[in-house]
Order: sequence, then C-alpha cells, then structure tokens
Amino acid sequence: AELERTFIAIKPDGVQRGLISDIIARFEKKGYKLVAIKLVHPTKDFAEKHYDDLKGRPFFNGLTDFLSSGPVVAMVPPPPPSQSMSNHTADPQVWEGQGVIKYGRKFIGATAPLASEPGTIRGDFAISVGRNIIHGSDGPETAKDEIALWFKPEEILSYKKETDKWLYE
Ligand code: YYY
Ligand code: MG
Repeated sequence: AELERTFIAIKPDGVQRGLISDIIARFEKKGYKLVAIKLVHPTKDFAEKHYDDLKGRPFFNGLTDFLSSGPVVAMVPPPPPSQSMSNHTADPQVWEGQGVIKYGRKFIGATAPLASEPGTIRGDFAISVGRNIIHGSDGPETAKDEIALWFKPEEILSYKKETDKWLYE
C-alpha cells in the first residue's frame, strides 16, 4: 500500500454553524482513524501560509481574512491499514491508507458547494464558494506540507484501533 496521510480542517463557518460533530461523524463512521485534532484560531499570517499556493488570486485576501476570522478544527484522520503501519511505528508523522487523500476530497465535494453532489459535506451543508465549511489536502505533497504547518510531530498520535480488523481485509 502507498504511504498516505491527509489534513482536514473545519473552517470558521463550519464551527460557527455547529457542524463539527456532523463532519467528524462522517469520517469516523467511514472507518477513518483520527490521529490529531485541535481547535485553533489562525492568524491572518498563518492563513496566508496555509493558502500560499493561491497567493495572487483575486479571492486570496477575502479567503485568508475568512480563515483567520475564528476558531478552526484542525485534524488528521486517515485510515491506516494495520499491517502496513507496522513498518513505520518509529515515525509519528507517517500515516498510511489506501486512497485516503482522494477519498477525503470525494467526501468533501467540489470547491463550489452548488456543484457538489448531495451526500458530500459541501453539497449537504454549504451554498457559497467562500463559505464552503471544510478544507482537505488535495494531494500527497500538500498533505505533507499542511500537516507540518498545523501540527507538531508530537501532536500526532500513534495508536491501534481494534476495529481495524473489521475494516481492512
Ligand atoms: O481545495 P478547495 O478548497 O476545494 O479549493 P481551492 O481551489 O484550493 O481554493 C481554496 C479555497 O479558496 C476554496 O475552498 C474557497 C476559496 N475560493 C474562492 O473563494 N473562490 C474561488 N473562485 C476559488 C476558491
Ligand atoms: Mg485546495
């Protein structure tokens, strides 16, 4: 299995609208393991770092104002197949799962909530592109960078879930 880890954040609108538990429940019920979580109020400067690749876009200032406007729930919830994890127990930042990044994005839905399918988080809970509830890493490189930006290595926990054997063949 390919090494994969992802970063998910519930943006200030999701926190304000009381959607934390609904969003976490979806990842949890799917069988994903939560390995890091915290409530943080990012500064404008931090929001700019997070969205560094979008610098220069017309919506950049509004987007980073928005992300730094209130508390955000930051989390790392990939599903590690237990057998492939065992090789990497020494590195607390390595989390593995088949297709977790891509599947996380599928869960979230399209960037514009009106283009998101019903059943996705943005499809079910949001209307405007600038108030689209949730962030998810879009690939292995951004996942790595985003996890390193938001979490210290010791904030990411390694633990075994007995349910893994009921989730992975
Ligand atoms: O990864 P994702 O969040 O789906 O979209 P990105 O293209 O990375 O843009 C990040 C963020 O920027 C998006 O969630 C909303 C905002 N945004 C916007 O306000 N207007 C756009 N035309 C595109 C993106
Ligand atoms: Mg993105």
